[in-house]
Amino acid sequence: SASWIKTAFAKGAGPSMGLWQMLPGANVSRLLARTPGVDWVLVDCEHGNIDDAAMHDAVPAVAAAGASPIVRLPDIQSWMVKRKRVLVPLLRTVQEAKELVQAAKFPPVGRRGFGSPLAMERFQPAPTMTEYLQQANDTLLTMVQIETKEALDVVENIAAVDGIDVLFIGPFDLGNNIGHPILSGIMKQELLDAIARTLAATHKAGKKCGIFCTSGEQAKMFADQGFDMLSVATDYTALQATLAESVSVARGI
Ligand code: 3PY
Repeated sequence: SASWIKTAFAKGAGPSMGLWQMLPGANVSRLLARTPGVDWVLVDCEHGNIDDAAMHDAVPAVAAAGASPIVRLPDIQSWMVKRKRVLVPLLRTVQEAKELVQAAKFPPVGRRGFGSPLAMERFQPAPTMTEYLQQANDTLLTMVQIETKEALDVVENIAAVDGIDVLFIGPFDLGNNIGHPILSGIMKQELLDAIARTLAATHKAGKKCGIFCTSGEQAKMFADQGFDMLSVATDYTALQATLAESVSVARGI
């Protein structure tokens, strides 16, 4: 599978598909990452039951299973950004997007501090410090969520910020924040228009656009519309759906 998303994007591979991890545990990570056709697993430290230690178990488990780990941070805080491939929720302003790039990238591009030697030692032959910083800056994926009214209003400018690679739509929060919540799974036209505006602005800036989906059908529909990155399901919802289905079959209801 095209596990390293940025390389896959550069090669013009088709849309990148992933799963969302909300439950802690390296085995959950492996299960999700080994699902055939999965390119990435997002480890959700915003709404998932995943603390810092659980995140440190999940990320290497995803990588070892051959998928790309992405961490959704709990908040836009530069001290939380010291991870590879981050998705930042609830972005509001162009300034926040610029600050995120500064926090995510090593010098000379940004001001991220060098921490654990473990990441660097992963590469063989070992790179020099300068090579490592450059490689990390080149391969790091920096993603922001478009899910506030403030961000939607300036989405063209956010898309244009250097170093932001992906604009990822959170349709539930976006719907809530523009006054058109998703009810019973139905997206109102105003929300669909906001989604279309974000997709167009992102592509005009030469960036990639992603969206959170709640089913395979929906992910396919958005992929067919030209989205580059789709989350297909979460561990939570998949487990819930399967359990409910099995119990209802057993009960004959
Ligand atoms: C949203 O749809 O608001 C999300 O961020 C998905 O978790």
